[in-house]
Amino acid sequence: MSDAAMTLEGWYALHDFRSIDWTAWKAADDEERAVALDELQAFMKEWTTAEEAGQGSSTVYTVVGQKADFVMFHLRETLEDLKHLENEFNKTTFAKYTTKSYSYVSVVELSNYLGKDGGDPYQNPEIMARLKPILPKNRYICFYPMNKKRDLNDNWYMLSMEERRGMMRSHGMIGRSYAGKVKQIITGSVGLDDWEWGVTLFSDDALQFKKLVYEMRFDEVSARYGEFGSFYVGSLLDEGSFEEMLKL
Ligand code: 76R
Repeated sequence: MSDAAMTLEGWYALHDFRSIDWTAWKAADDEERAVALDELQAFMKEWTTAEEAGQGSSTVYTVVGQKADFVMFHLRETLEDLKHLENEFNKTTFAKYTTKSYSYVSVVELSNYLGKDGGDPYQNPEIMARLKPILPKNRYICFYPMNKKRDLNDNWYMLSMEERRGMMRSHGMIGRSYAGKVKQIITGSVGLDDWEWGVTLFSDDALQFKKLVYEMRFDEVSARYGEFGSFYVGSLLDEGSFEEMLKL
């Protein structure tokens, strides 16, 4: 049996994708819409409270195309905290005007392929900042789930640690060449959701997602072993732009 990579885990993650029921939204009266917007704002304000208390981080982005209209991305200490957020949203008046499109449950993960040894990683502030990250405010987000292949000839999980480490090094080098342009959060979801990882990328230039993902496709670990789910891309919403989007 090959050695499993050691992983470090941080905050649990929920990507909660919703679509707007425009017919219902347009049919609502002004008062009902005002209540819905107020409750939405109050719900989003609680995210700031959690972030300031160091208990998590949340953000919301539009989703372009028909897969969804927006995605709320939450990081919290526990699965219960994530379920609570999901329920709190469902209880808002605004939720009546939305439908559920997709969701993804995972946990922020760092692997030991390239890590340095020494000390308790959970006491290392640099590592903790990556395991419990405050979500960036970049203009664009890109999310997709992925697997590493387990075919007869190409089985990632039967490679030796050395082979995997070599490929992850090459992967990390490409990634690092996008430093300052793309931020990534890798969340592990083996045993939690339908794919093995969630990849969440942030950038101020959406074209960088295409360039980075394309470049990685030629790198062995993606070319040979990567399997990908649906891609979701969109732009940052705040209270103001969310309201603007909903204005009739
Ligand atoms: O530098 C380091 O310490 C981390 C190196 C690194 C690891 C271990 C790294 C760097 N990644 C790692 C692990 Mn990644 N990553 C992806 C995708 O589209 C594709 O082809 C793949 C989707 C992208 C775009 C991306 C970007 N990475 C992983 C893992 C877990 C593997 C495992 O455990 O088997 C996955 C699934 C994965 C997928 N990667 C980087 C990036 C970028 C931009 C970097 C540089 C980040 C940085 O330096 O901060």
